[in-house]
Amino acid sequence: MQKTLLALLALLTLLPAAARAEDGYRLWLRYDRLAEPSRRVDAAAATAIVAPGSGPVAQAARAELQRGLSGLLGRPVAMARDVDRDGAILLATPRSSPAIAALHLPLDRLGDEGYLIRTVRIGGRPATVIAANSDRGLLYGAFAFLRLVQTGRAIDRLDIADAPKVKLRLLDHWDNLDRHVERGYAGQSLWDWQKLPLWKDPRYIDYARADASIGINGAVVNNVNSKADILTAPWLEKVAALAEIFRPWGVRVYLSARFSAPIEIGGLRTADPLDPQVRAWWKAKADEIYRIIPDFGGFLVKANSEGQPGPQDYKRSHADGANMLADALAPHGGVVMWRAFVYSATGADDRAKQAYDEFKPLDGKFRPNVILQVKNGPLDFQPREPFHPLFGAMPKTPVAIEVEITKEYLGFATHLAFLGTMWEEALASDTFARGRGSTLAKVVEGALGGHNLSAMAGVANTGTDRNWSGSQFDQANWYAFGRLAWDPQLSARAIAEEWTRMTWGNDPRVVDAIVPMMMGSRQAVVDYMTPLGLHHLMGTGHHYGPAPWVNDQQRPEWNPVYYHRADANGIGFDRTATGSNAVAQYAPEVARRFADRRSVGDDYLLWFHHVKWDDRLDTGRTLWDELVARYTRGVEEVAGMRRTWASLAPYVDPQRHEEVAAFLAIQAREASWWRDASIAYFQSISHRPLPAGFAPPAHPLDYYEALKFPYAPGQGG
Ligand code: BDP
Repeated sequence: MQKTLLALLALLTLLPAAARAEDGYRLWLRYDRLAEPSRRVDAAAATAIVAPGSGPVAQAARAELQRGLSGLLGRPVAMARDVDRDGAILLATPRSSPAIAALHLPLDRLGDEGYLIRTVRIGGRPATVIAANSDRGLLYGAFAFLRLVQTGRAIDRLDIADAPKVKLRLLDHWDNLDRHVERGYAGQSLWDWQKLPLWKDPRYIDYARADASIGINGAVVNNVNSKADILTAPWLEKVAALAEIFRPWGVRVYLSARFSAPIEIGGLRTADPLDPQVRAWWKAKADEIYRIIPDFGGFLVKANSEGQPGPQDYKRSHADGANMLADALAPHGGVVMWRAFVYSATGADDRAKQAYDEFKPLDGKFRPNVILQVKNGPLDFQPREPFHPLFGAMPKTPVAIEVEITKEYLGFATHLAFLGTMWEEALASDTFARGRGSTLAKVVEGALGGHNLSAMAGVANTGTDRNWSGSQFDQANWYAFGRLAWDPQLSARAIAEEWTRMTWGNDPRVVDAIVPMMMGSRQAVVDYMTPLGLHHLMGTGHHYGPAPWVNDQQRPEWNPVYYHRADANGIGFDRTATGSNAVAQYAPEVARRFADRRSVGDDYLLWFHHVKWDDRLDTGRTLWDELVARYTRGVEEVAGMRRTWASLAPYVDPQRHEEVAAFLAIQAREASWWRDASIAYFQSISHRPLPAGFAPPAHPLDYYEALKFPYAPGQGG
């Protein structure tokens, strides 16, 4: 019995990777042997790897290159000491390799994270060099080279130079210390705090590898709604263990700092940022952190927002608070990521205006190591928002963009929504801050303001699920975030194609079906949830499903009715001069476009305008009819995705195919629910008949209003 079991186990380990369970664990780093038609790398290329670097990062790069190439080529690729045969790959810096130094490659402009990949001759032999100024550059170069091979690109005549356009490319984990992930839909937190620092789950390495493969170089490991405990010595020891594991992969650790920590764990009576004792406490805390984590990245802070403590509790400004922390970190080279996601507890003014009103006057008042972290839109990670006006308004301050990778407002883990298109749309928006072409991407890169610091942050969608992100397709959002943070001007389509090839294979039947499906997927969600510029109509608190009728919450802006403002005449939030005048926060060119019904466009129509039910849109339909048509279109788009996916069954492994198919079935059901509930509700206000040919909602309005979801996942608090 025992013997048979052992024999069976031995057999299992011999099986090729493709025959093993495909559960998505390997992400896009699957490295399965390339199928013949796309095998551009023949025996003459990649004959050996020469990688003289000895530091931990260089070793990680070398190991990855060997692992990847051996898998992709289906043969072991050996290490060699020198380029002693045709087709070797030399992975080195000018310092670690005289051969690289002798090539005099143009590495100057690549900084300490860029790389160069070039086909050359060394000692008369054809070779490929992956060169960089630093080991981290080698790491990114190794992953880039593997990506080329994995996506079926020819590698026999390469000349590529690339460097990140954004300096800090961070995942923000909204992970609590009890492993609950706020707005997480992929299981528990990856960080097993209880067992750290002694037990180091091997998964931490795979996490850091995945980050490195897409250029992510930092992780804020705890929730922005933070507990001060993380800053105490026993917890810092756990954080240090993570930092040590991430280090060879170029990923630095950051922490969300609770502003009132000096009171809660420091025994002080105040957290006033101008109080000398408080300042001394933070300075000592920073010194303590850097003693055990020498490359600690810095603090992320959510202050005076949604009940979190902050400098305003002491009548001090956000700048006072940020600068105090910045001063504590500065001697060590750390940064403060200060979030601009604030809205006051009392103000009756348009919530979408509040961050601008509060921060604009502070431009120029922050220390050089403070970055203002601004969500892509002025409200809160909705399926579609116009860009946040602060991006064009803080020329003297480095402004980071924060996007939400986890799909809090876009159907949790089960709805297929590729967010690359959403972020591309945001990054391509023109702020007109310095005339035409002042895109968000340029603001974020720091190019417009001439800033040294630049950052892009994404709220992570990782968790303990085997597939990491809650669904196979949500991995694409982690991937797209990293790629866009590296280069905010990359195209979403190119990213979707890369990811598809790496994750599902190079078969054109697969690629040609999946990429268009991904490209249209986010618009489908917009259509069946919040078409034509509607926003924040999700279920209260948990944000699961439609609840546009909610009107009983304490604060006005917690109620969906606050956002859609539907009445007998029409629907939409007037943010023009006749309403809240939020348009005035944008540059005049942008403000004019948004303020004019003829130029605002369908996407932001009801974001900026209150429109009469019977007004005609450019589609020729009345607003009411168009609304019904859009909701319906969203549902039909999901049906289309299901058909596409079903047709791929012969070309996709059964396990992942089945999971995606089941999730699409959930999405289809929930898309219909969104459509029907929304139409039932808005019809109770518009009193208009459904246009001909459109099915009525499956249930009466009170059915939808009665649905309750107290156990929906990912809730805050
Ligand atoms: C909201 C989330 C909440 C977060 C908040 C934030 O619902 O859980 O704490 O954003 O960004 O969208 O601070």
